[in-house]
Amino acid sequence: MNGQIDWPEPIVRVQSLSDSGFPVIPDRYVKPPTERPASNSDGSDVNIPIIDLQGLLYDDETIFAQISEACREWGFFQILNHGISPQLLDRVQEVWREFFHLPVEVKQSYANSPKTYEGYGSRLGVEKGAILDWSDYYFLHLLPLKLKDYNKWPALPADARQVIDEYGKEVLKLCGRLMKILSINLGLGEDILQNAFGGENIGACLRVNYYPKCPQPDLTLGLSSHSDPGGMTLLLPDNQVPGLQVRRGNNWITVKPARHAFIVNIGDQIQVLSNAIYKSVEHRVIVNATKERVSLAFFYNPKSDIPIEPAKELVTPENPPLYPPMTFDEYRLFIRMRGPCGKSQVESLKSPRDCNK
Ligand SMILES: O=C(O)CCC(=O)C(=O)O
Repeated sequence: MNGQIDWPEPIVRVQSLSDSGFPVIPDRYVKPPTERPASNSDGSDVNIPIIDLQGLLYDDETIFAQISEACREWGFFQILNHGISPQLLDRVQEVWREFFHLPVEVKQSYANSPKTYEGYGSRLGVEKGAILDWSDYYFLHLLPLKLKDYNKWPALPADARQVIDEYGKEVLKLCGRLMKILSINLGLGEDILQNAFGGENIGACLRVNYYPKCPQPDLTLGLSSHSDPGGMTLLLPDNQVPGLQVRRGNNWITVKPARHAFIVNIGDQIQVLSNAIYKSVEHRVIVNATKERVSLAFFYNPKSDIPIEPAKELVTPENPPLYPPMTFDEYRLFIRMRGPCGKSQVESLKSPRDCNK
């Protein structure tokens, strides 16, 4: 939550701009030249690591090592054979596609405000006059239960709430499994990371991104560069249309999604807890002139009011704590006010001298 109660300007649905068929995008969506998609996009075949979890049943060691390397070297990886049924993944994607194609009046009844961001939205951040991203979205809470409110979820299509609920429960279980693996890989007991997140009292929310077709995709972005403020993200990308780009040094790598895989990425809170052994990595989304794109980002977050700081087991005289304790509530105010801003927030926290006080 934050103090802002309304958007600084009237909201324009990006979908309505796209549907208007106008061949030029409004100036508000035109990015400065250095942020446009062509800048440093890597057109090669390089992809983020793809890890098959099937073998977890009989060969933990190899898979744990693959995940460890992916977390240290990339901050991003895809997982296959994760245990969630392909039918559920297809249906939840379809539910959201159907939702975004409902008449505008239906969607408007879920219009969100910057107070909680829940519902149907078209901008992140409340800076007046800001350059905006070419996307609409829907944001909802799954955990803690006191924030889960079906009335704030779409009632259409008819099975939406039931499918989103089932999907949420499955992804939650999968996140729990991954947290144990990350914890062990960091040399901690299997529950240490989860306990630092608040045990069972974690937060979980879903942002579904809708990127309409764009008449000038070279001038804008679907989502500006950012790292995820929370713990860990499981992204179900569009299985037809690539769009996610991950920063690798000075280049942007376009992720080639594997069918029915999830894309996992480390968020800022795990960077803090691991004392930067694992780092959150900047990513952004490019848009397309001929195809719309839908992606589901599931954010697995710490309990929002407990201090998050480097795990004491990872702090030594040689590796002093890089970050001061901060609750996730305090931390996420930044992105909620300023919108996506690369890695500026987590970097700004780094101050070993202050942390040692
Ligand atoms: O749409 C995507 O591929 C990425 C979405 C994303 O980064 C986000 O929702 O934070």
